[in-house]
Amino acid sequence: RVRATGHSYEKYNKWETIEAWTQQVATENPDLISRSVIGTTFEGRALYLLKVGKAGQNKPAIFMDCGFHAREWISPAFCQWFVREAVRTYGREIHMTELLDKLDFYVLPVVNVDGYIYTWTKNRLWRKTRSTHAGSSCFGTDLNRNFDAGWCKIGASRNPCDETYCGTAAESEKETKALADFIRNNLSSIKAYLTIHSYSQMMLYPYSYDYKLGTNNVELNSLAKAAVNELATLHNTKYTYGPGATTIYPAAGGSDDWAYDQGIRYSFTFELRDKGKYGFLLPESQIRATCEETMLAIKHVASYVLEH
Ligand code: ING
Ligand code: ZN
Repeated sequence: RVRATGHSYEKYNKWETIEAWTQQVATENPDLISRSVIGTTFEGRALYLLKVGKAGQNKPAIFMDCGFHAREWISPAFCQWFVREAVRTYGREIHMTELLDKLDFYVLPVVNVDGYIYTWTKNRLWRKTRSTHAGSSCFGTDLNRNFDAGWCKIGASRNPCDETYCGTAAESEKETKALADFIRNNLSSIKAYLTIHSYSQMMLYPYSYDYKLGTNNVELNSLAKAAVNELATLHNTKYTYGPGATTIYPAAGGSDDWAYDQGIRYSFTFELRDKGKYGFLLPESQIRATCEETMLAIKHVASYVLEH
């Protein structure tokens, strides 16, 4: 059982604790987890990736990231919960055992590490990274506006002082580049891309950078519907679902649209609890229920991907 110093799955953990946890969970579960570093952040911190699954030849994979936006603390909490459930239930529960025997999950627990630390030390509601910009005293780029998917065309800003600053070019940020390079280098195995945000209780699929729809949008709609129905069975938490542009708002440069245009046909953005009562300040008392219900949706998508 994992017990990194001060770590708890039902608390929000600071970065140093999450970092130590990535090491410990990998060391204690060598048959299921391996840790790698896929790059570094603007401020020079490691971007850790956990590969979760039983060793096997030519396995398909699902990529899942958390912590794009610094203040969405429930997101990294979910990635940690997912990894814990994987190691806790493998060999005990048939569904998870089958998933990990046949699939690998690549889990990136915190993408925007610098921003996450900033929310713990200086400004709890910070969203962007902490990169600097020539000719501006403002900090940070919105990583979910920095991907090469209709980059900065709509729902994004060219002003570095804005919350949705798209950067100087697509993939201008080290975090974006590291994530995109990893996916490009593993495109043959990655069948699904899942990115975890908060809040508003939505399951979004492409596109957000345009009002167009993906070629398998009917399939994505029915998969989203089934996943949110599954999620609701636990605590009756209601999710809406649909293409990003019309379900939440039009926004270019998002990672789900980019992954989809790379050929990953199952690409979703999850917006976890709540719908605004606490918003980004979701109490720790809701971590368990939120993560448990989200597990049902993620496992549903994973099973579907395995069959298709
Ligand atoms: N929401 C997302 C955001 O980056 C989104 C919504 C999803 C935009 C997919 C673009 C593509 O604004 C939050 N809460 O961050
Ligand atoms: Zn977000």
